Amino acid sequence: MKVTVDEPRMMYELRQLASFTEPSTEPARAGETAVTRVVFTERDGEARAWLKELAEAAGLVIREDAVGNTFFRWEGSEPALAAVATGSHIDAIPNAGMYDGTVGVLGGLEAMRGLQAAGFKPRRSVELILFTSEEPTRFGLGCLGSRLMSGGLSVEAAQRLVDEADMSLDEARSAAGYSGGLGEVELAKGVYAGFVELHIEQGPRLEREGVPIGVVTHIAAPASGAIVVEGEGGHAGALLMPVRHDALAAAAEVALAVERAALGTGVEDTVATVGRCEVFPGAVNSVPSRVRLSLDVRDVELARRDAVLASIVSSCEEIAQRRGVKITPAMANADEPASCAAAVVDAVEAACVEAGVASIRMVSRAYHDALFMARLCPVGMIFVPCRGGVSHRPDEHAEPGDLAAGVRVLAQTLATLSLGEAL
Ligand code: HGY
Ligand code: MN
Ligand code: MN
Repeated sequence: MKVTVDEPRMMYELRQLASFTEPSTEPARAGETAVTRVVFTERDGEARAWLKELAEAAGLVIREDAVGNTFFRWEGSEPALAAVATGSHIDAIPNAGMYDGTVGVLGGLEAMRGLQAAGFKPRRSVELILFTSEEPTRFGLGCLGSRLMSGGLSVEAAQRLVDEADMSLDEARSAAGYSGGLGEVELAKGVYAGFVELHIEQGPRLEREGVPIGVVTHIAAPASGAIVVEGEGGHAGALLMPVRHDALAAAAEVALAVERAALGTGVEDTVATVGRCEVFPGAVNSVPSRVRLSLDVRDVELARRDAVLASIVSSCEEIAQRRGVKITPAMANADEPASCAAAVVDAVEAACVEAGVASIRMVSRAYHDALFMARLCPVGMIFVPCRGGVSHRPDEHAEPGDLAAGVRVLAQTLATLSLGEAL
């Protein structure tokens, strides 16, 4: 089916969405768009309201759940059948770019509008899902909305989540206007017949190989948490070196041990990052007594990822013993990787042929809401190139033509799944 993508409208809407951001703390640079949009903030609320207006104009029926996951539905001729869905997130980490997540939301909307314009009549309803809090920024756990939706997070665990101002998830979501019990968020298997997420690759492969579409086969398994190092503080002048138990010096060894553990597998799929370091008391002339490091470890292979976690823990024990400090690793999540369903992968590849675009199969090193939707239904992902593989930075960039190709492939895939039997 020939689906026309309104590229100028899509690019305008991506720029509009990017305008709902906190002011940047960094100097603006030409050609860069810095976006910070944290879940349940005013900017997030404004962006959601704006998006709902676009969806209403497209005749979609809107439902919001208790945590703000928002469903934009195009009713099919057989509404009792399991729907097919697409979607992603609009929350953005501090000083991010304007394409991560938003391409899957606005690209999904564009795919649905393109199908409408082409006269397509869905059999299975088609839903665009805006997932709440895919980024871990505020509550320290990624994919909050899709975890709750797929039973990957208990209500009790969700109610223990607090932000840095000690505001609970419940308080934040009700302040943002979402009510109802978190227990109502979980959906039954079979509610969806399939889910396909469009996303920028957030890696260099497609651009490097000059291929416009990535057909994702596996999504890496994220594990994240914190490592707290407790030493002894003291006066930077009076406390002599031989008797120090400097928490930051110990934490520096931990950060290097994290890097060493990932490199040690000798496999490029293994990655580990210490992205945050909070030092207490944080005074120039005071020996740090406590440091909190964040930890993010991923791999497409679960056993290898868990072996890296174990190696990090044993390095912490050795450093703690040698330096006379206390080191406590505490994991927030250690998720399984997900495989995309063969039937969805095939549907995406067939859509690429129909759209006349080349594609390669690949893994996703970033996690996505598709990782948790895979617990509810067969999933697939469509990647489009991003310049230099850069993401989570204001110079994140995707070419309009590549985005349009991704939307065409998504539209064709949704049409195929909507008319198809259960996968
Ligand atoms: O961290 C990730 O993989 C995603 O961008 N939240
Ligand atoms: Mn991201
Ligand atoms: Mn993302």
